[in-house]
Amino acid sequence: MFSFQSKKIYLFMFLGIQLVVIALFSREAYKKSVTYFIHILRKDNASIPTGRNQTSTAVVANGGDVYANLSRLSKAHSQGENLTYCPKTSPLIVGRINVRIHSNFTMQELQRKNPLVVRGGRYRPPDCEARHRTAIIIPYRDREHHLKVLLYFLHPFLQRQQLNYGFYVIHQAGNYTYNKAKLMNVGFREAMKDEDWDCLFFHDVDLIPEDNRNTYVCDANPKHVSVAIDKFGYELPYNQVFGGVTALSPLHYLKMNGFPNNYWGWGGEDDDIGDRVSLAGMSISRPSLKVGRYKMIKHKLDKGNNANTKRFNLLRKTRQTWKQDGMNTVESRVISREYHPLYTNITVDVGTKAGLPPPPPPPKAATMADQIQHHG
Ligand code: UD2
Ligand code: MN
Repeated sequence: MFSFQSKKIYLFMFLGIQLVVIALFSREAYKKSVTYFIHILRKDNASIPTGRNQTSTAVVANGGDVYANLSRLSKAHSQGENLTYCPKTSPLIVGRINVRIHSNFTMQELQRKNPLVVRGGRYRPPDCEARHRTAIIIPYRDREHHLKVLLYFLHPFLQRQQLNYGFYVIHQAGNYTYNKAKLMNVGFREAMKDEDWDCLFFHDVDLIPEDNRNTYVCDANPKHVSVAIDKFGYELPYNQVFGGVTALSPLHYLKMNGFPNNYWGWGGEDDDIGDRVSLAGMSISRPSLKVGRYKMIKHKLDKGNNANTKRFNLLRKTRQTWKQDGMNTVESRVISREYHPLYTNITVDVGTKAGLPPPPPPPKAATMADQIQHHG
């Protein structure tokens, strides 16, 4: 039998072992929670730019709301005429953005969310002089829902990057076969009439950027920007791809004689443009797969944009044709230029394969003889 004394010793030993086990477990849990928090902090830091003038607390965690803290911008004081340059890296840039495709808001509500965007979809930072002037050129026809979603995400996305920017929707008039590349030539010409843009972003209406570190500025070479799209498993589908979102300076654009005018219908024009880049002695630059991420809004092939069966033949000839067909030969007629609150809409007749139809006769003006008769 155990004595009372030895029972006490065993009891203490038992309690001691229990205490040690509890301490070990809680240390493990403690360690886990510490590493968890360090991990969170690290992730957040990754989305904080390392600019010198970094002052902001606007950084949101990965997958944040692109509008988070943006209303502070509208309260920023303008320093009048003598603004100093914005920092090299905007302190407002956040990392990943939570892109949930929806359009259950009115355009008025969207305007209220972007109070500093002025007529025609123009913006400049209120408190510093932008280092970059970027025009967004969107080829368009009958994709109202997509345009609404793009405006919702892209406006705050660009404001965070402290850009001087303008938003152009280039709308193909009529129902004739679609011609995306020709619309881009028109977009380039029309946008350059407004401002000395130093970069043009040619942007499919259905691509929504998912990472704010993907800065909408030009590189030394033409840039293919939409490198990682959800539709293609966030991988580059093939090496020479140059569709979706691309960024060119006016000099790049003119050096390659713009884009081809003779691709009617879906496909091929993007590869032609890619070829033009190298034929003009330039190369394609790209952001990383981590940053050049996009969601494509789901859609079917549009009416009036059937696959272009001639595209393979055309592509074989780019080397011979690029200097004769492009920006130097674009024929089109601008039907209207409307300055909406969040974008400039340019409706344009790009004609058909047969060329541009003759202009409608001008309204009959009264001749001098008519007037004399009238007064006489
Ligand atoms: C791919 C390319 C696109 C283009 C196209 C072939 C990517 C990511 N995208 O997109 O840049 O080269 O193939 O032509 O590689 N659009 C309208 N209304 C229409 C038809 C087209 O607004 O009726 C515009 C709109 O901006 C759209 C773009 O043209 O995003 C491209 O057309 P798409 O979305 O039908 O072609 P997709 O997704 O195959
Ligand atoms: Mn698309």
